Amino acid sequence: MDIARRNPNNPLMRPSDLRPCIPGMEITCLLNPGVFRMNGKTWLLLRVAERPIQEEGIISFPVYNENGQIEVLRFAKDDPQLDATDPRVIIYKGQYYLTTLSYLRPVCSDDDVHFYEDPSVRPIFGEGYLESFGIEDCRVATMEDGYWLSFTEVSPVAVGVGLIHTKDFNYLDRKGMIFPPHNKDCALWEEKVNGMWYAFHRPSSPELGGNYIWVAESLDRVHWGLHKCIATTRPHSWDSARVGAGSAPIKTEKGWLEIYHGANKENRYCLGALLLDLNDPTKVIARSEEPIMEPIAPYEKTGFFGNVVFTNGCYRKDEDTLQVYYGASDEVICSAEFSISEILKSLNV
Ligand code: MAN
Repeated sequence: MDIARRNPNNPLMRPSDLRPCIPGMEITCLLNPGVFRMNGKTWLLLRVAERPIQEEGIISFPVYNENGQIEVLRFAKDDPQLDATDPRVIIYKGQYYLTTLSYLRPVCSDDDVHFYEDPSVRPIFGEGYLESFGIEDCRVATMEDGYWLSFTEVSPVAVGVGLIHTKDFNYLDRKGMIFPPHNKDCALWEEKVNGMWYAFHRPSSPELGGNYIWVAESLDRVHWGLHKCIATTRPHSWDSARVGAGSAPIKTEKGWLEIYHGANKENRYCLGALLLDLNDPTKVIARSEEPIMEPIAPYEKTGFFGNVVFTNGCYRKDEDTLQVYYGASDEVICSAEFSISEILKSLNV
């Protein structure tokens, strides 16, 4: 059952609300923001996806070249070597590219609804070869020693997980790739459990295995091991094709509560919940049978890539309220509130 309380002002942000950062580009999509609190405000780290204004008969998109400069690649739409059936990716002569280049852009709000840019906090762009097709879907874990950003790094050789540590979003300590390909949807716990750091991640295995949620442990948040698979896809279900974690889990008296996304073969993305043991985060206590949120609002059903609700950011507004931000149809930014006790009730715990 859909128990999300959508904000009446949804969508809160659209591509036309911001100016492109890359000269000569347009903003095609705003997606899947990371969320954190800083200086009394709510901040979103938006994934902004840009590309050149498209010309008739041509597909063009930006990439970083080996000197770190933006270069535009162009292909004729009728080239028989080109496969552009998915609006998100291009396959040309067997090589994958993305149709847009993503970076992370901070916006802040005093009322959780109206967001604006603060020029003192700059966007974060991909850097180096492993981020040459951009960076995406950042989770922000807020800890005693600062903010830990885990995000997808995309390049011709990999989709993997990158990590940045920062205290102020001014100096960024780039730690490099912490989960090698193919991996995404990584979210760190915000505190240690029994002396260890924990993280969700989502490797993809083409043969045995699939797109499943895993949990790993670490002593320093950079080197991860002791991997365990905690949630697989479920045949004939809303989450039959892929599952992936959202943001840092929320500590409740019943366990660690995690909102995750699940999609079926038709790429319909919904949200569900997982409850994990407080003392052993690799132990699943409960999991949603049915989604707690589905793409049902018009802006969730149509857009750049329709039928998608996807979250990787929330914060606990009060004891029972989760303020969740999410990307709808891979195009606009929305928010919804959830009652934590209602989610727990839906899990029968
Ligand atoms: C998938 C989608 C896209 C994303 C790529 C690379 O195709 O999630 O939005 O750009 O993977 O991560």
